[in-house]
Amino acid sequence: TSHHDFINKLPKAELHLHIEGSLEPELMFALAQRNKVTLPYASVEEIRTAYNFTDLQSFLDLYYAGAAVLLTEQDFYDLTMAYVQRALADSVRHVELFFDPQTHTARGVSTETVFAGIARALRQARQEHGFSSSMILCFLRHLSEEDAVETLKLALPLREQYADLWNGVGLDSAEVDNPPEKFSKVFAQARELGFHLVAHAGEEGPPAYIHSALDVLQVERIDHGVRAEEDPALMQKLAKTQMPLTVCPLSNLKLCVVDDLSEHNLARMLRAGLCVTINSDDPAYFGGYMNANFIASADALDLSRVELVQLAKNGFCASFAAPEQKQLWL
Ligand code: ES4
Ligand code: ZN
Repeated sequence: TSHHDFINKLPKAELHLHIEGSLEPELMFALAQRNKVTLPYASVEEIRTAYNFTDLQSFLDLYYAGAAVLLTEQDFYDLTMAYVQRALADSVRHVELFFDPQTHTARGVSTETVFAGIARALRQARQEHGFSSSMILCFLRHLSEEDAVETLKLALPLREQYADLWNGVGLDSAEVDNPPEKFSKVFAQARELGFHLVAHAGEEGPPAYIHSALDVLQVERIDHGVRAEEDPALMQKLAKTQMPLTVCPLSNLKLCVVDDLSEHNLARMLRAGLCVTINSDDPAYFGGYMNANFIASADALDLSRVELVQLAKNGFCASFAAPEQKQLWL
C-alpha cells in the first residue's frame, strides 16, 4: 500500500543492531563450508526451522552457536557488507552497530580481526554510498566484570586506528540476574575514556535495571526499555529527560516479550511523549530488517504518518552522530 511505500522510503537511523544477529542462514551455511566448521544443521531450511524461541536465552543459545562460523577478517567483512546492503535497501542512512568481541575472542578470533572486517565494510559503505555508521563494543553480561575489563583492555590499543568508527560501549546478552551495576567499574572506565554509553535494560529484566543503567552506569540510551511501563515514576523521568529507548518490535514478538504486536507498548510510550525509536536488533533471527519492523508496528498499532516520521526522526536525534551531521538529517 501507499502507507508501506511511505515507510519504505522514509530515511531511517538504526541504533540497535547486533551485527552477529544479521547473519542470515545462507551466509552462515556458506561460511561454515568455507571455514570447515561443523554446524548442528544439515541445511539452510533446517536453520530457519530452528528459530522458534521462547525467551531471550533460547535465542542466545542459537545466536552464539551461529556466530561460531565467523573466523576471518573476510568473514566479518562479508557479514557487515550483507547488513549494509539490506540497510541501504530499507532507506537506512545511519547505523550504530553493536558487536560482541567476547563471542569471538573465546573461540581464538582476535579483537583485531573483528574490528578490521567490520570497519573495512563500513568504510567502503561510507565511500561508495555515503552510508554513515559507528561501532559500539558490547560486553556480555553473563560473563564477569573482570572479563569485560579485559575485553576493553584488548580493544583500547585499536582506538586510534578505528577512531572514525568506534565511539561507544554497550551491555548485552542474558539480562535477568545480571543487573547493570555488575558492570559499574568497567562503565566508569569507559566513561572516563570518553566513550558513549548504552545498555540493554528492561527487555526481560525489571524496571529497577533501567534505573541502575541510568543512575549507576550513566548510559545515554536504553536498549529496549519496554518494561519501563510497569513503573509510572520511571516513565515520567524518561519522558522528562527525553532518554531514548531503542525499541525492537519484531525481537520482542519473537522472544515472547509480547504475545502479539497489537499489545506492544511502543505506541503508548510514544504517545506518552517518550523518545521511542524502532530498530531491528537481530534481523536474521527475528524475521525482518528496519522496514519490516516499521511496517509490522504501523499495521499492528495504527501508527499515523506523523508518528512514523517522529519515530524515524527520533532515531537520528538520539544518535551519537556529530551535531552538524544531525542538522543535515533533521
Ligand atoms: C540480544 Cl535481543 C538481545 N538481547 C540481549 N542481548 C542480545 N544480544 C544479541 N541480541
Ligand atoms: Zn539487542
